Amino acid sequence: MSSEDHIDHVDVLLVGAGFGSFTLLNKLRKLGYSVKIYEKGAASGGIWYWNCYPGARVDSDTPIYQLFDKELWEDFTFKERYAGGPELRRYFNHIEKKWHVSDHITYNKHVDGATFDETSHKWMVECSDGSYLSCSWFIPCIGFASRRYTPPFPGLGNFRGDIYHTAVWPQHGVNLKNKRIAQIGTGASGIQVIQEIGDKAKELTIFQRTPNYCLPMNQRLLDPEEEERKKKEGKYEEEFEKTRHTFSGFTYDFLQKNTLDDSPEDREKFYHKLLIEEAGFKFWLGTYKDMLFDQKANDEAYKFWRNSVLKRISDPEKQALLAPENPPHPWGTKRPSLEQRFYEVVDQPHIKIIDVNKHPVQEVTSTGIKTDLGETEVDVIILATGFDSVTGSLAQLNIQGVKGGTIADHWKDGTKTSMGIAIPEFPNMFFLYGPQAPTAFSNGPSCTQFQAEFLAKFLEKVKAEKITRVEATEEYEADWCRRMQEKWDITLFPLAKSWYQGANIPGRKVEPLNWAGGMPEYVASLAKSIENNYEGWRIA
Ligand code: N01
Repeated sequence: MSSEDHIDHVDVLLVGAGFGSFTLLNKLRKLGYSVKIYEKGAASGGIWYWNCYPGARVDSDTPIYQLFDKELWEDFTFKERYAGGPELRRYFNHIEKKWHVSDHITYNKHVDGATFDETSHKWMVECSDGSYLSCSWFIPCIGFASRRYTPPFPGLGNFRGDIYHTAVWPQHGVNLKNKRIAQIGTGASGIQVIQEIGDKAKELTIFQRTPNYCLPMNQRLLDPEEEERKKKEGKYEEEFEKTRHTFSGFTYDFLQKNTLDDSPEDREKFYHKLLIEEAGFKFWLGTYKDMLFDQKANDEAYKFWRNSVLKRISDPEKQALLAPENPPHPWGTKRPSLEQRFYEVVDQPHIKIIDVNKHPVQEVTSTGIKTDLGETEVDVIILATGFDSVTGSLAQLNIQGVKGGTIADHWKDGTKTSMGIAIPEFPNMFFLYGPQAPTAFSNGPSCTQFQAEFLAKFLEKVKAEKITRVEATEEYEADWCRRMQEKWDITLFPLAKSWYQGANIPGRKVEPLNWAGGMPEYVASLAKSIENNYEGWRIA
């Protein structure tokens, strides 16, 4: 950049065109801020743009998986209880049209880094095309899964067939019919791909490290007339309101009862209602309040879940791999997936499961994958191996703090944020749906909605008071980290080798990455910082 170059300025730059930035965009422009969104993809949708693998579908149910603004939901009705990827992309088109956001968004614009100028109190943002933009407030809304993870399997580059990672699936789709396929990974993405392609594949070999304790989705088509009636009767608003008061921003919450308070017969009935009749995440987030805290309570849940799954698999080897007698981690301490026919699909003879704990991948050859069982020859390898989750999104950017060093440097001894929304040394920068917030423990749109509401109030106050520099304090950051750990340590979550605590990336520090204290307490903590006149912030 030369001194003569003209640099455009905007009040707020949002990075990423997903739920977070769209929620904020409308609120901030109503406050009179000029706002731009830079999106590295060719269209909006965030995670739904990139992760367009077969079977991609959200695990939150209608109506709470959308922006809570009436202007948007009054004339868009989802077709299914759990919306699929293509419908979610149509929904993002609807937002764009309804809110006339195209003037604000630049696509194919990849933010590389940013530097704060202490004289002007502005960020200078640099993009990979060599362009710059100056902004007063810099807000990455890039979620917790924008840095994919590929394990370093030896020989991966030698494979002569096709390799696809679920997180960068080709936008034009892939024909997998009658192909011999190897899939590594059985997280949320992996389960969805398997149940979608399993029937079509000639052979499918699943390389599984940890079984996914899947829950039935009970997917159904929604009746458009009934949805319209619900909207008129105020039911949508009621549902959105409920999400403010529940632990994870869904419409239901933990029962105010412990597992062993019920007789075995009553417990069976209750479990049956949650798991089989109501389905979805209720068996996880709408169950007895001690399930995620007490091992004995957890064992009861696992036993019931296991029995329900065993009935759906005929092959004893697959039974042992998918629902083992001795669970590798307590129930619900890794994210369960919602499935549709998953267990029936994998029970078919042309689908094999290799346990990579016993038979690790030795090498990827030009024609397949080698373990001590021999080589599995395939045409296609699917990597459903997840993300450098939660912190990887922000840490990959070259955002320079005012004392020198990037966010990755700031986190070299462990993740540190103030209330999961800001970081000391990075003034005038906030982030949504990232580390140390309810993020992966919540319904995404609830989390971004409440964070955006806080930021809108905060920036309204800041504007009215002509404040130009805001920085989270180190004291508040230390206090937040202490509270994060306190909430985490009383749960069973530390017992799972999960990405919730960074344990999926070899060598990464294992630590709580998501706020385990529940949505209401999180939102109250944000609100307190405004009510107490910038408590936790240094202002100028
Ligand atoms: O990623 P994951 P994901 N050798 O990290 C395995 C959201 N999301 O893309 O469990 C062999 O969960 C790894 O094994 P293990 C959602 O929040 C939502 O599936 O670590 N295997 C695991 O099985 C979700 O939870 C939706 O032992 C290896 C898999 O790869 C989150 O994103 C859809 C391995 C990775 O699973 C992430 O989901 C999609 C190795 N070296 C995503 N390394 C919906 O709402 C990793 N694995 C539906």
